[in-house]
Amino acid sequence: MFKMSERFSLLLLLYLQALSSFLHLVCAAESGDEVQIEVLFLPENCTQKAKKGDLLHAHYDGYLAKDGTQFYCSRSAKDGQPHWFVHGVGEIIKGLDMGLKDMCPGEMRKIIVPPSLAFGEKGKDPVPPNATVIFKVELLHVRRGPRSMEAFKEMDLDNDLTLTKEEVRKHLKMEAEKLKVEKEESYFDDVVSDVFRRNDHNADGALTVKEYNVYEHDEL
Ligand SMILES: *[C@@H]1O[C@H](CO)[C@@H](O)[C@H](O)[C@H]1NC(C)=O
Ligand SMILES: *[C@@H]1O[C@H](CO)[C@@H](O)[C@H](O)[C@H]1NC(C)=O
Ligand SMILES: [Ca+2]
Ligand SMILES: [Ca+2]
Repeated sequence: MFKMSERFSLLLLLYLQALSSFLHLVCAAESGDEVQIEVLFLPENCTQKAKKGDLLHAHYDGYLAKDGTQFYCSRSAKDGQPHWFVHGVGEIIKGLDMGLKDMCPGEMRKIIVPPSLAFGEKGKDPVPPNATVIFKVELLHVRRGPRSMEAFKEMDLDNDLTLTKEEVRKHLKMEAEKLKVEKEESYFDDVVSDVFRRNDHNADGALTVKEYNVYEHDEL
């Protein structure tokens, strides 16, 4: 069980995260940099909405707003598989991430992203500078985020309220097996190193509840 003080810190953190997301949205809106969302298809059962930290599985296509040129298509890129990514932590283009908020599995959206929340003033080949881009997204699955308390407890095999690298690694491998994703051993090494680099603030090789729940990314 958690001490009250730990629970409180966690709540406080979550609150601060929510507040900073809110402030960010307000600022973005004021500078005219808003993401526009059009829902193209909404399933009848839309209860499982995407929240920050959830693992999303989606297909998406990217188009240039000015002439409709397609610059990305997950169905034809690489192996044509939909992508898995964590929602709301800066793993994907910011405006796209913002546009996925509260989306549910089966839903399809058109998300219009201004350059400042996409590829910016420089662009990124083949996207030209200052380009507004449009994404068409089909969300296939939403899985509970790796940052929930439940997930922490699941990973903490010896219940000592800290996560070792080994515990995190085991969990990642289990998740990958569940999702039938095949990855090299080195992939897990990299992810574990990354998780610890971002979160193990006192560098003692273990993550406390508090360390694990802090996002170091630029928040949405
Ligand atoms: C709606 O979807 C959720 C999550 O997938 C599921 O748990 C629930 O049973 C569904 N409800 C209905 C009415 O189908
Ligand atoms: C992109 O937009 C910025 C700010 O509006 C402007 O200063 C810059 O010249 C533009 N770049 C190009 C290549 O159009
Ligand atoms: Ca442990
Ligand atoms: Ca630590």
